[in-house]
Amino acid sequence: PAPVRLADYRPPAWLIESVRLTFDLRPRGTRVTARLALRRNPDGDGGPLRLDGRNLRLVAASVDGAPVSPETDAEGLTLSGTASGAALPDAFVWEAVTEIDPEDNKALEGLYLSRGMFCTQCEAQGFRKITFFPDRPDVMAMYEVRIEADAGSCPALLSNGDLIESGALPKGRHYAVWRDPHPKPCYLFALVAGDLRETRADFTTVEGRQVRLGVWVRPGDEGRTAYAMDSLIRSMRWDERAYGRAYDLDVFNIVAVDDFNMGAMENKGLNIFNAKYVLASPETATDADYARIESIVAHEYFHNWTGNRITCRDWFQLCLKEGLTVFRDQQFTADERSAPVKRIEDVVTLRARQFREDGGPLAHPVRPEEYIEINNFYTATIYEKGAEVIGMLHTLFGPEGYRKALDLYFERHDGQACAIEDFRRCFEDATGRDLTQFARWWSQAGTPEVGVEESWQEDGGRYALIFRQSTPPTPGQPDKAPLVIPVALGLLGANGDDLLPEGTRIVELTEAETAVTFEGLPARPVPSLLRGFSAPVRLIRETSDAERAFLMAHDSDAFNRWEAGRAYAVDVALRMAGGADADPAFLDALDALASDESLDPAFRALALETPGEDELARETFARGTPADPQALHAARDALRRAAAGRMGDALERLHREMTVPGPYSPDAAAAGRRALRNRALGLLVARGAPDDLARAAGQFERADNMSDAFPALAALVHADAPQAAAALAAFHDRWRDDPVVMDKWFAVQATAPADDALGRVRALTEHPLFDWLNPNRFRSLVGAFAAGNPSAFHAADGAGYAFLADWLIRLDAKNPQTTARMAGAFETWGIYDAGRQRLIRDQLERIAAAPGLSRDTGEMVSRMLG
Ligand code: BAL
Ligand code: ZN
Repeated sequence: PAPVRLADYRPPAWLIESVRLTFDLRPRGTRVTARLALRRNPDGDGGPLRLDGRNLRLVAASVDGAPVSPETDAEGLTLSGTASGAALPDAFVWEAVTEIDPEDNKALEGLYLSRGMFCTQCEAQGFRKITFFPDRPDVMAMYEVRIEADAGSCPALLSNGDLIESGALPKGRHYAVWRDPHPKPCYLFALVAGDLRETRADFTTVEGRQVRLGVWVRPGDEGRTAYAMDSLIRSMRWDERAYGRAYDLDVFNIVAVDDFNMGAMENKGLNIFNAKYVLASPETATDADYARIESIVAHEYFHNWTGNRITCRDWFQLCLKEGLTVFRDQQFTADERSAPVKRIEDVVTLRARQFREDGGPLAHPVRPEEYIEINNFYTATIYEKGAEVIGMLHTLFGPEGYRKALDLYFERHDGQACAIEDFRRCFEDATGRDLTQFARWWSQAGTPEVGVEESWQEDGGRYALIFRQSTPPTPGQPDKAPLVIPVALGLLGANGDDLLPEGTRIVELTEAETAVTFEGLPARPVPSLLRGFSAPVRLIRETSDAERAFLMAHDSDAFNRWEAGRAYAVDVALRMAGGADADPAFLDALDALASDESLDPAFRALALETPGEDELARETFARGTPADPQALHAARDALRRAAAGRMGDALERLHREMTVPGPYSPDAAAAGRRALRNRALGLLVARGAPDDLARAAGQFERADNMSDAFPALAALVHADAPQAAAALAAFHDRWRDDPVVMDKWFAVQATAPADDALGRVRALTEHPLFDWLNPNRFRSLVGAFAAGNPSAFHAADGAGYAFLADWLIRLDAKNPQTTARMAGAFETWGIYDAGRQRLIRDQLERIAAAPGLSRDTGEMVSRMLG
C-alpha cells in the first residue's frame, strides 16, 4: 500500500454539522443508522463526497430522503451526485443504514463484543468500521446517539455527553439517547452496552458545575473501583489548579473492558479503559499497579483539554495531544508522589523503549512524515519523546513562561483541530522567542549524542566544558542538524557542595560545538551534567569510578545521584561480562546509598535496581561490540549475587525493618518502603542460600496484599526455587477466575530465565486459561517472553524467535494491531552477532511472506527488514 504523507494534507472537502446515530445492537447483525448533515467546505477542493468505510454492509442510503446507490469499495464509498444524476447540493442530509458484526470483530477496532459487553474503540480509524464517514480528526461535529439493546443482557447503555432520554421498548429491549454538546472528531466517539455496575461520586468544578462521576465495571468488581475514582477526583482538581482547566460536561464516565488493544481511551465524557488499569484492591493489585492506574486515569482525563477540546488536524500531529498529555500526567504524578522518583522512573522507561526505538530500524521523528498504518505510530517516540520535547520547553521558559504559552494555546485554539505549528506559535508569541531551531526536535529522529570534554586552569580557577552534539543517521534521515539542547548542570566542590551560586544552571547548546567557561573557582570541580535529565540525549564523557562514587554520595540533584550509580552499575556489569570480578568500590558505594536513612526509601529502591539485560545489550553495542545475551544474563546474575554477598547484612535489615504497619494503603510513602523491602528480598534470593529462599516463601505465605505477595512469588519463580511450584499452584487456585490477576501468573513464568524457559512457555500456551485472542493474556505470555526473557528469547538456536513468529502469524489474522506492536520485539536485531541477525531476519521474512498479512504487521516487518 502507498504511504500517507504529511506533505499531502488537504482540508476536508465536506464538513459535518451534526451526526445522529441509531444503534440497534445485536451480537450478530447490528444495524447502524447514520444521519449526517453535510456541508461543502469552502476551503476544500470541491470534489465528490468520499466517505471512509471498512467491513460494512450498506443496506440503504439516501440524499435528502431520496434513495441513492453509491459505489462502494474496500475502503469506503464515493458519491458524485443525487439519485436523479444532479450534482450534489452544497448542503444536504446523508442517511445510511449499515450492518456490522460485533461478535466476529476480534481486531477490537470499531464496535465489538468483549465477554458479552458491546464496546467501541475508534482511535485512530475505527469509526469507519461502524458507519461510512469522513474518518479524519479535522472533521468535528455534534453527536446525538440512540442505543437500543436487550434490557436483560445490557442494562447499561452509555455514550458520550449527557443522557437526555431513556425508556423501555417491546420484546424485552430498551433504549437510551445521549447528546454531546461539544463538537468532536469521530475518533472520540464511544458506546458501551452491557451488564455493568456503577460506582458513583459527585464533583463540583471550580466553576461551580455539578458533575456526576461514574466508574462502570462487571458485577463482582465493584469493590475494586475506589482507587480509580479517587485518582479521577484528584486529577480533576489538579488540572484546575495547575492549568486552570475545568471539566465541561455534567457526566464523566469510566468503563472497564477486558478485551482492549490499548491501555485506555479518552473518548469525550466516556473514557474506556483496559480493565487492568481500573481494577485495584490490596489483595489483587501491586503498588506499581496502583501507580499506573493513577497515572492513566489522569492521562485520559487530561486529554479532555489536550486532545478533545483541542484536537489534532491530522494523525501526523499525534504528538500534539500525546506528548503534551504525557508531560501533564508526569507533572501530576510528580506532584502527587515524589518528583525525583517519578523522573528516574520515566527516564528508565524512556531509555528502555524510546532510545531503543530511536536507535533501530523503527526510528521516526516525534512528528512522522509518512505512514502506512497510523496504528503503528502510537509509539514511545510520539508519547515519551514527545513529552520530553514539552519538558524541554518547560525547562527553557520556566514554569511561568510555560504556563503563559499554554494559557494562550487554550484561549486561541479551543474547539479547533491543530498542528504542531499552532502550538509552537503560542510559545513564540507568549515568550518572544523564535523556535525555528527548537522545532527540529519534532522533525528529526534519532537520539542526539553529546560528547563532553573539560579543561582546568589553576590560574584564575578557570574551568571549561566543551560540548559537541551530533545525531546518528536514522532511516530516511542520513544528515542531521544541531538541536537546541538545554543542559542543566552544577559544579561540585571537594566537600560535595554546589559551587554555582544558583546551584543549577541551564546552558543551551545550539551549535555543533559549544564551550562554557566558569571563572574564579577555588578548585577543580566535579561536574554534574544533565541534571534531572534535562534533555533526551546520550551523554558521552570519560569519567572515573571515583567520580561516580563521589556523585552517588554527594550530588544535590537526586536524579544525577541515581544516574551516577546506574552508569557505574552498567560499567561494572559489562566488565564482568568481559571476565572481571565485581568491583568492591561500586558495591561499597551502593551499600552506602542503600543504607542512607536520610534518603527516601522509594529512591533507594531505584538505586538498588540492577540494570536490565536489554539495557546492557544496547550499551555493549554502543561501545562497539555485538551483544551476547547469555553472557550478559550471567554477568547480571553474578553482579546481583556479589551485591547480595557484600550487602547481606544491610539487605536483611532492610527486609526486616521496611515493613508498613496497619492495613494496606497505596500511598507513595508506604509503597516506597515496600519497594525497598522487596528490592532487598530480590537481591537476597539472588544470593540463593536456603534461608534466603525460605524468607521469600514465608513472605509469600504470610502476605495479605499483592504488593508483598507478588515480588516474593517472582523471586521464587525466577530463582527456580524448590518452593516455586507450590507458590504458583496456590496463586493459581486462588485467582484462576480473575483475569487481571492471572495475567501476572502467566507473566511471571514467561519471564523466568530457566534453562527450559521456552518449553515452559510453550506448555503454558496449552493452559486452559491461555486465551490468545485476549490482548492482555497474549501479552502476558507471548509478549512477556519476547520482551522480558532476553536470554531465552535470544537463544542461539533461534527457537525463541521462531516461537514468536509462529504466534504473530497466527494472531495477525485476527488482531493486526496487537500483532504489529509485538513484532517490535525484533527491532533490536542489529545489536546482536551475525548468526542471531540472520535468524531474526529469517523470521521477519517468514512473517512478511505469510498469506494475507495485515497492513499493520506488513509495515512493521518491512521497516525492520530495511
Ligand atoms: N489516545 C489513545 C490512548 C491514549 O494515549 O490516551
Ligand atoms: Zn493519550
